[in-house]
Amino acid sequence: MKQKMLKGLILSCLIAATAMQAATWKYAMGEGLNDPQGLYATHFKSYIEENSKNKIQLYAVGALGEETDMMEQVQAGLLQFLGQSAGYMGGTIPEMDVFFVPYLLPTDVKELDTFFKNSKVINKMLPAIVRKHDLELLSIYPEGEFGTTTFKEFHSPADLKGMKMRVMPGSPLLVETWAAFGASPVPMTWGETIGALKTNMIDGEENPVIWIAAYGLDKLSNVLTYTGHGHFIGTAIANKKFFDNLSTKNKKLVKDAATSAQKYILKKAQDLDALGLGRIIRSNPDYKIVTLTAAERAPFIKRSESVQESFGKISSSNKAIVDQMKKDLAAAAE
Ligand code: 6CS
Repeated sequence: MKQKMLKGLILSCLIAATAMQAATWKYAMGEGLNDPQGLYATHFKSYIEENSKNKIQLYAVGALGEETDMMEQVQAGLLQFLGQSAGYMGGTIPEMDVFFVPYLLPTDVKELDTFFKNSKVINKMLPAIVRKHDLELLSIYPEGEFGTTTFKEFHSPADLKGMKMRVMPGSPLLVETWAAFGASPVPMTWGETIGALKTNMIDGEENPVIWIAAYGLDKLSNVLTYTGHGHFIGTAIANKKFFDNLSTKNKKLVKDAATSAQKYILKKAQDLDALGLGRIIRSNPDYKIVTLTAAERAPFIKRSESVQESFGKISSSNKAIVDQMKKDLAAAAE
């Protein structure tokens, strides 16, 4: 009898110990489950659940409010993980705006891929900076080259004069970029953008083509222009206190899940970019798609120099980031 009781006691302790180890973590994002951030999060969730007893609860955009609300929620520890568009982060973490220095990132996909895999800025410097904001940076990845959708064609800064160009609301650099390009930038959350296009409150916006196709932005414009000035950047971040308090085993699990999801999304985002463009061309054959020529890009590139300079002037940390970024990009170009 005693032996039976002992066995029962040991078994219940084991079950309790295992249950204590297993947790359910909340993961919100600024996109839907079929968009790049959702695909990254789903891959991350599968990795965690296949390699531990922990569970991930996913919240697609809108479930817990606008993308602008989520950063505070993850900093406060209400969420453990967040998929956040970098365009919503620069106001809180100025160094994160480096990705929006116009004409800094390459348009060549292979170079971009090599940069995101090996960059010291991405893998060392930004994680250290982000930790100062109660966050643990897990991944940064491109979601596709920016395509600019407008009602009227533009080929020069003069063509942009008076054009109200919507930009993501958390990036002072995006405002500066489109002002330097000659337009009138309008910071606005995604939730207001469709309505603003329908009521002509804005004349244009920029997004990767996978997003333009998914949310019908080609139907709310007459032309898509590739200026070559940059890429839409997605991130995965965790609450720092939550991450620091994880067991060594769970810390490694989270890092390995992020590495696996990053590898997956770097390739997947390239396929989605091609898919998005194909979908637009097929479903909207009369839609105009313009790629600015090198001669047409030249005045925009010239104007972007002042934006790059002002980014570096914000702080010595910003200067160090943009200087290292150029070294990392040169290494990726070799
Ligand atoms: O334009 C925006 O604000 C939205 N675009 C993308 C590609 N992801 C989420 C973001 O809120």
